[in-house]
Amino acid sequence: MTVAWLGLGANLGDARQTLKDAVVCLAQQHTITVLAKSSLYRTAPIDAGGDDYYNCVVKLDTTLPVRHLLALCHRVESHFGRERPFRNAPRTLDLDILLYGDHVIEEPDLIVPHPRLIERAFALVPLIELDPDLIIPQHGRADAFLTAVADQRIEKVKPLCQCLAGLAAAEADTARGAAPDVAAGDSNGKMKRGGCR
Ligand code: A4P
Ligand code: MG
Repeated sequence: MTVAWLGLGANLGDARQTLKDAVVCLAQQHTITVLAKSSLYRTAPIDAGGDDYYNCVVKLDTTLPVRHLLALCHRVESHFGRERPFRNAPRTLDLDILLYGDHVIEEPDLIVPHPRLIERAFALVPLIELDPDLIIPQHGRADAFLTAVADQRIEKVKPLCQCLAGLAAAEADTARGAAPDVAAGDSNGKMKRGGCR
């Protein structure tokens, strides 16, 4: 088994939902165990045009050799409608292998650690959220590169599902002796509107 880290990005279609669905798709592979998923981030396009991106990172345990993992990434991208009209074109889904154990691979069609990882807040910030002490082979501590990307806009997206927020609000109300806020959720934390997605 190897611990691998994948970066997910999208800025075409329902990008937010695609990232969630892609994580489910990865988790359903019998060769992969998803160990952790970062928050979802909204990010400014870097070296690219189009709308803002949504990005996240997943940490996996996998029995797949790295080339099979790359092939799987390409299959999942295709499943979600990825097209490649030109370099850095807007995309429904991009899956990059950021790290694969402590392997260092430099081949024409596969470079690990991902060659632009240390230059990009949209990869570094979610990685460091999952592992604040992460070491990038050949580069050292991931957090050492944060200052250099501080000008890249990145913001954490609040989860669409407000159930837990509703529950927290109800518990706070109960603690204050106040009536629960029906807009946020009832006394059992159930949503009055919207719902899980
Ligand atoms: N490839 C080589 N190494 C890897 C690796 N570690 N993981 C090859 C995945 N693929 C790797 O990838 C092109 C080729 O890279 C593949 O055939 C594979 O064999 P691609 O997915 O077709 O194209 P790409 O992702 O556009 O290329 P690239 O060069 O990886 O682009 P980047 O650097 O990933 O940039 N801004 C924001 N805010 N958020 C983003 O997610 N993404 C990009 C793409 C630009 N700006 C962005 C974002
Ligand atoms: Mg890619």
